[in-house]
Amino acid sequence: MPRSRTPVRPRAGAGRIPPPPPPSVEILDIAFRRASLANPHGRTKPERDRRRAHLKIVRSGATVTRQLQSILRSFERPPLGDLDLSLVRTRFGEGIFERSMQRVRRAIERIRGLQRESERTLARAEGFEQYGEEIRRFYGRLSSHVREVDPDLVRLAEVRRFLRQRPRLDPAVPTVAIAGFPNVGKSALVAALSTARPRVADFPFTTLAIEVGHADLGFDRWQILDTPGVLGRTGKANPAEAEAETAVRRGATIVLFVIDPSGESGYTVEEQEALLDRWRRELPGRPFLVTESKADLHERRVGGRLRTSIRTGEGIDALRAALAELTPPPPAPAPEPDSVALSEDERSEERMGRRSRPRARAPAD
Ligand SMILES: Nc1nc2c(ncn2[C@@H]2O[C@H](COP(=O)(O)OP(=O)(O)OP(=O)(O)O)[C@@H](O)[C@H]2O)c(=O)[nH]1
Ligand SMILES: [Mg+2]
Repeated sequence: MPRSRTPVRPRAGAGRIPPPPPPSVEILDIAFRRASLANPHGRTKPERDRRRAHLKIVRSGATVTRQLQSILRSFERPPLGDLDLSLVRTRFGEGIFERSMQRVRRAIERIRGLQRESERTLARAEGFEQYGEEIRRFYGRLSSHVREVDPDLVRLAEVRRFLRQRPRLDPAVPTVAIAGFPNVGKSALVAALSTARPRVADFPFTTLAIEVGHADLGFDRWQILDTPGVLGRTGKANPAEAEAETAVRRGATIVLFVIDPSGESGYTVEEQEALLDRWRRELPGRPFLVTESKADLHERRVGGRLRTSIRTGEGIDALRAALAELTPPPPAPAPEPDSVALSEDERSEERMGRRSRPRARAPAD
């Protein structure tokens, strides 16, 4: 018989996780630790003292700027794509991410300036006392510059975490965003069409963030994007709805709009049609394909619309074929070296027959 466990009563205050220390604590810790290891050579003690002071300033300053730069670089190389930036703006607010990046950039500049100034002061300083004083002054101001950007470093860490939980879309691959009201069978369709295995459940807002799968449709590889449900209430979107709206607007080559006429989802056909109408109005020129889902549960047929069921498989092949037909034309080829734009001077040289045209490189064997 399995032994019953005695419930352990938590101690007062236990289980409450203390807030993590601000990012500046770790950054400065590393910098000061590196600086304290400075072990300069020199023939005399005063020479060694001056060099040690100099090394402390240079090392701590450089370690801090390197750490801040690597945070910036993680967003800059490669730069965030259009969809990622839009998702970040939707989740964190317009300009918030950009402002934090800018403040960290400015902090790096200030720290570099401070370091140059301290090095100059140190060159004029004499004796152990004055060196120590300059190091303390530098450490103090360095710390306050880093502490000042603590809220920005926290925000950038949140943005990174948010983006890590989002799929990376390849902008060169066409994307079908599967969208519509909650609980209408979007994720079930994503699973039927692609490699993704999103959670499917009979309650609204099962999907809370976008997810991507891949599918071979005809000769082409597609990204199939699962999106959270949208209720279409203007000005009242929750974060999941706002994310879906952004994905449809900024990430979709084609929108596959799913309407559930069975009543199972809990939403009326009229409210679903109203969302479809709004998106069509707001996204002119964007191809929309509409499927009526859960065809095993209803007999409704609307001319020009697909009917699909993941229970019986009805309409799934027809849906694949319809998507394959909507394949957008391949991206325009890169300009041949011959057609590279010439400057006015180059053009006149060309007219006078003086400029040899760049030749296309012979293909490698
Ligand atoms: N009978 C029937 N049920 C379906 C069909 N497709 C999906 N369902 C069911 O409908 C419910 C919702 O399916 P999901 O795929 O999670 O719906 P969703 O639109 O992704 O929902 P959210 O992520 O909450 O927006 C689940 O219980 C599915 O099993 C279908 O073709 N026929
Ligand atoms: Mg879903």
